[in-house]
Amino acid sequence: MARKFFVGGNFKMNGTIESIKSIVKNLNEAQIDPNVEVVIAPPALYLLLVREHLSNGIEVAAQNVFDKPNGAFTGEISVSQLKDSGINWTILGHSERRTILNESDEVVASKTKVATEGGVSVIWCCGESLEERESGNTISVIEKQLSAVSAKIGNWKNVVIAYEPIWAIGTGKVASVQQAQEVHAAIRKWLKANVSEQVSAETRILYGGSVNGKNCKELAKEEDIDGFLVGGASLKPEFVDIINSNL
Ligand code: G2H
Repeated sequence: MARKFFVGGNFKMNGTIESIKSIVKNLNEAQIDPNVEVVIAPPALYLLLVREHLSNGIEVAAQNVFDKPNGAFTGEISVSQLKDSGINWTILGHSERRTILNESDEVVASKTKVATEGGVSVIWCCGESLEERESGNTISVIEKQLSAVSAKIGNWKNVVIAYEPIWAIGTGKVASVQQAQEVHAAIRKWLKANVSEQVSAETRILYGGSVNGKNCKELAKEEDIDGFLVGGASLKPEFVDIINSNL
């Protein structure tokens, strides 16, 4: 089964009402390849604004969600609140949350379980640090992250995996096509051995880390790269070139 190309835009903690409205206007007016699924993730405060103004078949994602249904959890947002607001996607396990907000593999796995069971699809992120890559531990780090999430979730249908080497995030250092393809193939192999052949064949694996309008086309050609999770460049007009990189 062919995997539909997927491009996510992670705005991180960037934007204002004005700048986000302008990004949405550009996307609404853009010629977008109909064979690509596009999801953009503005800061939580702007989710409804984006939901209200966005057309062109583009979906909206949160950048995080909590794993409790409701209650005294100051500062958090629940899966049912996302659903109530028409937000059907969330990013989870981004390395900035893993490292700066101390989210462990288990916390990320628990959130992924609660989100998918509550009907919110997940862009689940994994990736190694520079130190882990240089010590030859890239694959084992990612397999550990995969094991934690796989132990919690029964259904991978609503999960898209984003491989984001931490050393390539926001640094301008993109992984080489070969480095990215190698890890993507290893993730697919792990899914086949540890989940199922079907999940391995059907799950989209995105690359993230300094993707831009110039490097996207080469990466998109690789067999196991099914799209991108884009940070900085998703705030710029070149995001449309990245969305259309598989044309
Ligand atoms: C990786 C990526 C988006 P950037 O974090 O998730 O950001 O493209 O800015 O490296």
